[in-house]
Parts: sequence; structure tokens; C-alpha cells
Amino acid sequence: MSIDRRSFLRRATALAGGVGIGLGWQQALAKANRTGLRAQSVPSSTVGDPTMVSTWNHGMPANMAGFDALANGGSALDMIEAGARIVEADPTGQSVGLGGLPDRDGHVTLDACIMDHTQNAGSVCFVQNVAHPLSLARQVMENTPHVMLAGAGAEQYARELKMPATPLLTEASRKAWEQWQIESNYAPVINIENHDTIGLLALDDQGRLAGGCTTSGVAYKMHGRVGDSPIIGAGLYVDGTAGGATATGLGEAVMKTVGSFLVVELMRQGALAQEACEEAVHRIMKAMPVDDLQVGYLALGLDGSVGGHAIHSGFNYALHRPDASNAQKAIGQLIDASHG
Ligand code: SD4
Repeated sequence: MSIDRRSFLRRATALAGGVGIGLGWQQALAKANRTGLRAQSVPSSTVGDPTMVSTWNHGMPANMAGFDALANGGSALDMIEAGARIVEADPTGQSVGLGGLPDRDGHVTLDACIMDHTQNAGSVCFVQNVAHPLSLARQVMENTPHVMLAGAGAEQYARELKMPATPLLTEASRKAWEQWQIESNYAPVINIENHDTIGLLALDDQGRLAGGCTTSGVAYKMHGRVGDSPIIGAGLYVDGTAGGATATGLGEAVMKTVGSFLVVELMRQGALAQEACEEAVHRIMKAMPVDDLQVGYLALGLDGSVGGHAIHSGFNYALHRPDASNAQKAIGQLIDASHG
């Protein structure tokens, strides 16, 4: 059921003191307004414009690759996959694919998922030696009866698809791990700088929406740990009737609040993309201590509207739309979605 924004607000007021969906959302907004912490506004879009948003600085090359895929006749799913592959292949990024920081035992283990506007979804988790886990997730979505493959089973499927076994631990990441071992207390803690996963959302020129998320997860995690990034509804959610959302940061906090699903559900009920991200952040802040953890959400509406918000400062994302004077070309910018 979709309701307009005014009905949503009326319903939110009526619900105050009840389950609290609307109340929490209003409180989050009021607090953000009071403290002047709302993200800067993004340029408006024309309905029908393709749009791509991706987390962090590496969202810039990812979005460019996405628009190249679109220019070559690709769909929103192709935009997502093209963008993810650029970042997965970059050995200097220590949070995604090749060069990702390992777990505490020295293994690089990857999580990724993909989803489209028809709610088709594919996911792989705890995968080793696969250079492009998001492409593998897409294969799971398109060519198997399943949504999620894990560990050795996912690797076996990659080999069946002739994806080569690729060692992912670079010299730089091995050295960083050795350094970490000197002082390690072997507790799965997160540093608030330790979050650079790429989450991507794209709307193509036919209004199709898709999203993806790919990561090596939290550095020095326990062996076998899986984060939010491959979990449909946590690290990513896309619904062609409501919008899409993705998460970055400490996956445990995102999973406990089913963050990306929450963002999309709020958008379905009439919240703007920005408001929905703020409420999802607020849920985490209400539920647990957040001094040492960062989570950021990014959302894309069906009309190309964009929102982004995070618990702590430092969260940014790349936004690309077509150049008005040359529709084949995309113009992008980095948007600061800091809070605090
Ligand atoms: C995880 N959410 O594995 C991922 C890490 C991340 O930006 O997003 N880093 O918990």
C-alpha cells in the first residue's frame, strides 16, 4: 500500500507512543534539524534521468563505469556490476575485493549481493579467492534457484563458471595484518575509520532500479564472520515500487536493525530518501552505544531523489547524472553526508 507524504505524517502522529515508526522518524528529523546536521542537498533530478549513487570516494570511478555500461546499452544491473568490478579490481582499496584487509587469521573473505527492481536477488558470502564476488552474486541470482551461496559452495560455483581462483591478499594488506597482530587483542571491534565498502544504486534510462554491495568486510574480523553487505534487507534492499538503499559501516549494527529494508519501507510510506536514511541512523543510535561505530545509509528514490546519512562525520558518496548538454556523458560529484 502506498500513501502520500501528508497521510504518512498524519499516520506518524497517530502512531506516536505506539510501535513508534512515525515517532522515531519525526524525532530523528527534529534532532537533525536542531543540530544542523542534515546532509547538504543534492542537485535536483528530472524524472526519467538515469542516476547512479555509490558510497565513498571510490564511488566516483564506479559511477563512471556504470554510466559507460549504460551508454553501451546496459541496464541498471549492468551499471551496478560494471561499477563494482572497477572497485573490486583495485588493489589499493583495502576494503573491497583484491587487496582487502584479511580476517584475524590472514584470510581475505568477501561478501557481496545484487538486487533489481523486480526483487530478484543474489548473494555470496564468506568467499575466498574470487576476484569479482558481485558478478558471482549476479550469477546466483540469474542462473540458480537460490538467493545466497556461502563459502566453499560459492567458490565451487565460481570454478564451475570458470572464474579463476585469484589470491586476494596483497603485500600491503599482508603487512598491515602483520602489524595489527603485534597489538591485537583478538576482539572483533571496529574502528570508525574502518569502513569503505562500496554500496551502489542505479536507476537506468528505462526507470529500472538496481543495487549492489561488495566488501571484504570488517578488517581482522573472526574467521567465518559475515557482515550485513551480502544480507538482503540489511546491506542492500531494492524494491521497484518504493526505492533502493544500501549500507556501509559496522554490519552488526545494520543487521540488528535491518537497515536497508527499513529505509526502503519508510520511502514506501512517503518519507523522502534523505529522511528515511536519517531515521534508519536514528534507530541504531537509539538501540545501542555508537561512540565506536559508524554506519552510513545511501538511498535512491524512483524519481532519482537521493539521500545519505551517517552516525559520525566522514561519510560521503558519489552522485552521477547525465550531462544536460550531452546525455551520453555523466557528471558526478562527491556529496558529504556527514553527521557530527
Ligand atoms: C561489514 N558493512 O562487513 C561491512 C563493512 C563496511 O564500510 O561496510 N565497511 O560489516
